[in-house]
Amino acid sequence: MSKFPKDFFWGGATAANQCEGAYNEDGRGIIRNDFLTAGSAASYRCITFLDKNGKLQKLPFAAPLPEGAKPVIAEGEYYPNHIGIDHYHRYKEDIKLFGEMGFKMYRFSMSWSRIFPVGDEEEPNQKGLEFYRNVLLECKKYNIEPLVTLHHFDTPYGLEEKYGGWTNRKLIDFYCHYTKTVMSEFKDLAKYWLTFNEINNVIMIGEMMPAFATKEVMANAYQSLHHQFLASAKTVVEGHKINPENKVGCMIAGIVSYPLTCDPADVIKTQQSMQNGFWYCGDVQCRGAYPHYAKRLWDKYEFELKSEPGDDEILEAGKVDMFTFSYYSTGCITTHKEAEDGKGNFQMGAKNPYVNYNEWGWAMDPSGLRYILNEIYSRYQLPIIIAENGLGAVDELTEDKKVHDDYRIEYLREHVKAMKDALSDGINLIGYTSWGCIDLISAGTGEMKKRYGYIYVDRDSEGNGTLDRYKKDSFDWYKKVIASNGEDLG
Ligand code: BGP
Repeated sequence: MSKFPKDFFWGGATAANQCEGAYNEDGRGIIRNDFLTAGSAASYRCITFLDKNGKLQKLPFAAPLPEGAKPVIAEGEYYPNHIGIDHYHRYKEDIKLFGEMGFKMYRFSMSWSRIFPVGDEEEPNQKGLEFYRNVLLECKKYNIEPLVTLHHFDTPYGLEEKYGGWTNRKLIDFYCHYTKTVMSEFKDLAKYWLTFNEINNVIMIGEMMPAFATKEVMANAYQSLHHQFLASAKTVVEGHKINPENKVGCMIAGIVSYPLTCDPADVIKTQQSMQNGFWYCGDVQCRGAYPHYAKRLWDKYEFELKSEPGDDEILEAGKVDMFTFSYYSTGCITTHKEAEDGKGNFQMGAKNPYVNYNEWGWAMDPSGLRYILNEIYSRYQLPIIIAENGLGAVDELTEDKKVHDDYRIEYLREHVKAMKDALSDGINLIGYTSWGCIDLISAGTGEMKKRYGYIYVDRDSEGNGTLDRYKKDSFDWYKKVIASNGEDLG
């Protein structure tokens, strides 16, 4: 069996809006997630807003808001991202713990609205730059290579209010101004960058919540994506100018599906679902052009892409340097009615009888990781980083402040083994930053109890707790894995 390459980037990942907190400190501007309440496995997170008559209302986060609605932070509601895990004030302690585990890479996101609070300013907010400089310097102290996500579900809300968000082409320039600013500012401190976290989620939301997937919603999604593709491509080009050593990657949610049966209709349906959910974004960002099946996807919603002369050249010039993606679970697709529903990270479809499911109904399927790594590599031949992977689970802090998370170790161990298998298959995997290396707010449900970390944070889903940090058993396990470069899996 192959070994991990000598300079393999072992590490962990977080996102600003889920861990920093300090949502209104030091000039940070508001983002849509700041208006989101907490949900659960059974109930959606909601956005709170005043309707056109000034009445306070709530709707599931992905629902289009009615005309005249104005998102607000309502008194008496709990908004988990406002405090997050208070990483904004505790980043030194947190990065020190990452250093103690031996991290080679730390993936975190910069919050656009800390740098440009409304999003369309000329001059950056110095306080925001100062914070990320400090974070980067802290990484340097422990020889941790930063992997910076430039956008992780956090477009400044000002850009939605003033310009209508990503359906407006103007956002490309605002985004590029922001990315150029931070890439130039930190050119001596970071060289690995990701342009948009899970860029495909905007089209997945249509499939996840079909009730909201009207023609208009999906048309907006495809058009917004076009603008994000262009913004990403321009950032790749600019990133290479700023520092030729820069490596800029895409970040795509690993939507991996199997046909539930060998019925050819299931196979075709699965192929089409993978094209829509996964390959569509990868093909544009890695190959620099829309794939042959794009028109078929658009036709379903009678959508016609609005593009301008020169767009094709931009996409072609801004191909990414690496394929970066998240992987949690797999799903099954079928045309047969009787199948039972399965869930996952944007994963739809039928339940797979051959894999186990976590408490949130996500399939745990390490072999799926080996499978998709091979598929990705044979399609693009680019270096690959697994930017997210992990097990969301309920942990118990014992009286003596320990967390015995053997279930998490088991999940991670099997995925590390699958990575090794894929290395034996010959793929070029260069890094693994597991998700939520320190417990943080769940993006999907807003809960705190859905924990992924090696480090336990004392905070519950209602916002109680000291925010103190404790090492879980998986902390020591991962430390050994890293020290042995993936040989000692305990
Ligand atoms: C991905 C996001 C992350 C993260 C993760 C786990 O979609 O990029 O931000 O949160 O999924 O999902 P959840 O937090 O819903 O468990």
